[in-house]
Amino acid sequence: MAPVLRDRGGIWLGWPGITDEDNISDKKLKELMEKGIKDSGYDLEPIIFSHEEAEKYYEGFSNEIIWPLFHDLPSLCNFKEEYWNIYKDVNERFASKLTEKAKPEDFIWVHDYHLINVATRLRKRSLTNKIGFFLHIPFPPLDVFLKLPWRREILQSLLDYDLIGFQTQRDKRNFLQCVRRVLRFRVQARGTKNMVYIKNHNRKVSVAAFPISIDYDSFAEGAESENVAKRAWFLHENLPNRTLILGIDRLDYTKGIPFKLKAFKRALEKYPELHKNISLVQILVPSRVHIPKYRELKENIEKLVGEINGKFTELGWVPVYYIFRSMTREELLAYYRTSEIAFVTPLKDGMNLVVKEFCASNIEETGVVILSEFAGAAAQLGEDSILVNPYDVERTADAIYNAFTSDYTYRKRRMRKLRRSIKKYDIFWWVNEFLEYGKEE
Ligand code: GDG
Repeated sequence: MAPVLRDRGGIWLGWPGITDEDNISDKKLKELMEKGIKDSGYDLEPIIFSHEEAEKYYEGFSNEIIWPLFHDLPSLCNFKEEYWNIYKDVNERFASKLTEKAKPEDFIWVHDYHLINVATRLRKRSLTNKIGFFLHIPFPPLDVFLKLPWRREILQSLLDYDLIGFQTQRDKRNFLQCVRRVLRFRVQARGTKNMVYIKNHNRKVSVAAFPISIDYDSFAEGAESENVAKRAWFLHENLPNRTLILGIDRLDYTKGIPFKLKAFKRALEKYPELHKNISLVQILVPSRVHIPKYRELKENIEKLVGEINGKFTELGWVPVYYIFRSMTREELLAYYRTSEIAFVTPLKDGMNLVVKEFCASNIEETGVVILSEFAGAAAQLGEDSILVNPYDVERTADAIYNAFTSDYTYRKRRMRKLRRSIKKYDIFWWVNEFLEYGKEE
C-alpha cells in the first residue's frame, strides 16, 4: 500500500507489530509508538496492542481462526469464544481512533480479515463517511464457511460496508452464496459483469472483485539497475550452467512448501537429465515463528531439504539452496531477475504477489512460471503459465521438467503476455478501480 498512499496522501492507521509491554530500543519505532510519524506523503497512526490483544486478537482470532478457515483448512482452526470477544474489542479501538481522525469527506478504506467488524462499530457511532473493505485473502466456499461459529456476525459485519472488494470472482461468488444461504438476503446483479448489489435494510452494499497488483514500473526499473544487475551476475557466476528455479514464500502452511519440495524431489527421481542442470532456490521468509504450527512446518521443510540434498548432491552441484531469512529489496530483485523459472504453488492464496513481481523483474523476458491453480493470480495469469494442482506431486514434477525443457520462442511469447497484463493492471489501476466504485452512489 505504500506507493499508493505516497501517491494520494492520507492517514494509515495500523498495528506496528509491537505491544505496550515490549522494550523498544529502535528510535524510529519509539517515535511511531508515541506520536505517529509523517512519511513522505502520508501519516502513520499507530494502534498499540497489549500483550493479551496480540495473543488473542492477532494470533488468536485472526490467525488461528479466520486465516486457516478462509484458506479451506478448518481442521487447523482453534475456535474460542474469548478470541471472538477480544476481536470485537480491538475492532472497536480502531473505530474509535478512526472517528477521532476522519474528516467528513474522507473515504475510509479498511483492509483485511483482522478488521472485518470495524464498519459495524463506525455505524454505531453514526459516522456518515463512505466505508470500503478489501479482503486480501480468499473467501471460502459455503460448506467451509458454515463451520465458523460466528458466521452470521461476520457476514453482517461485512454488510455494514458500502463497498466490499474481493481478489477474484471466485471469492465474490463464495461470499454471495454465503449471504444468500446464511442471511437469506437478496442479491441483485447490475448491468456490469463485476458489480453486484445487496440490499441491507435501507442501505445498498456493492460487491466486486478487484485483483490486487504491484507497482510494476518500480520492479521493472529496479531489476534494470546497475546494483541489481551486478548481484544477478554474481549469482549466476557462482551457479554456472544451471537453470535456477525460484520459490519465495512466507513461512506459512498455505504456501504448500512441503508439496513443492516433494515435487522437486520427484522430478529429480524421474528425470535424471535435470541432475547438475537445475537448482531450486527456496527462500523462506520468517513469519509467525512463535506459533507452534509454524515452527513444526519449518522443521518439516528443513527435513525435506536435508533429504533431497542428502540423496542427490554431487561434487559441484547442490539441488536445493534453502535460505531462511528476509531479503532486502535489491537481493530479492536479483533473484527474480536471474532465475529462469518461478515456482509458485500455494495450496490456496488470495492473489500471490511474488509471481507478479517475478514477471515484472524478468526484463530479458525468458522466464517461465509454474503456478498453482489455487492462487488468485491464476485467474489473470493462468493462460500463460504452467498451471498445476499443488497436491498432485507427480504432475507438478512433470511441470518442472516441461518448464526446464521449454524452448526460447515459447518462453518469450508467454512472458511478454504476462508482463503486458501485469503492467496494464498494476497497483495504481487497482486503487483507481476501487475508489471509482467507492465514489458511486
Ligand atoms: C497476502 C495474501 C495477497 C516477501 N519476502 C520478502 C519480501 N516479500 C514480499 C514479496 C511480496 C510480499 O512480501 C508477499 O506477498 P504475497 O502476495 O506473496 O503473500 P502474503 O504475504 O501472504 O499476502 C496474498 C497479498 O496479501 C496482497 O493482497 O496476494 O494472497 O495472502 O510483495 O515481495 N520483501 C522483501 N524481503 C523479503 O524477504 N523486501
